[in-house]
Amino acid sequence: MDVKNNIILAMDLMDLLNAYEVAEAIAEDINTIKIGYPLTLAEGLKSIQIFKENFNFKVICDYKVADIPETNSKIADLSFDAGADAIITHGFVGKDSVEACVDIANSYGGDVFLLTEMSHPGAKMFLQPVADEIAKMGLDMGIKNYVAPSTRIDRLSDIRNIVGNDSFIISPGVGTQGGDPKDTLKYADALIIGRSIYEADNPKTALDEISDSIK
Ligand code: OMP
Repeated sequence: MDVKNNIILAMDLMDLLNAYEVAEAIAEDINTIKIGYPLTLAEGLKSIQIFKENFNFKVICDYKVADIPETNSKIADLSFDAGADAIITHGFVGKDSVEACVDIANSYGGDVFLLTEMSHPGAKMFLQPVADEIAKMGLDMGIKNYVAPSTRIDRLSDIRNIVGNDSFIISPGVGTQGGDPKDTLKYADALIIGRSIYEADNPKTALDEISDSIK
């Protein structure tokens, strides 16, 4: 995926008008946004097309898909049908569930991002011990895109070592959750950043500052 300036905006505002205003402010500087449950449940899947049509953004749907294969297929199908360019799926549910998302993505020419270890402290409880296995499963399955945490650089580095340099890693947790943009980009291909940008008084200035810090 070609992510402009290596920054993906996590658009977790829950009001489409606010989200639109933020998008307008930074549309020249980025080309990829991620939307998840907050905006989708508040405003619907139509949000995807609004960002695509008005700003030509690529849209990653972060529904952290984590169900049985049949249900995963339905979620993936609804997302791609609504215009998603990629979806994020959990890996802990196992190969068959992930494969269901990959199959639907392939039928639309879309991408799947496999979530390995998450960025929040609670991820250490259950997810961290299996995250390397999830990454290995993804590699075995031929998956090219991964999500791994910026909040634990050692773990991000471990996951990079497993999936190799041919894989594409996007990394959340930069800014508000404590991750450092420059350190993260030593191992990740792009940063996922939400609140540090969309909650800033001036999202464009906030984005510019981050962009400058990683040049
Ligand atoms: P901020 O913490 O506001 O920058 O937002 C981070 C974004 O990344 C949110 O949309 C989270 O849902 C998402 N995220 C994580 O924070 N941690 C993860 O481990 C995985 C994700 C994700 O899959 O995008």
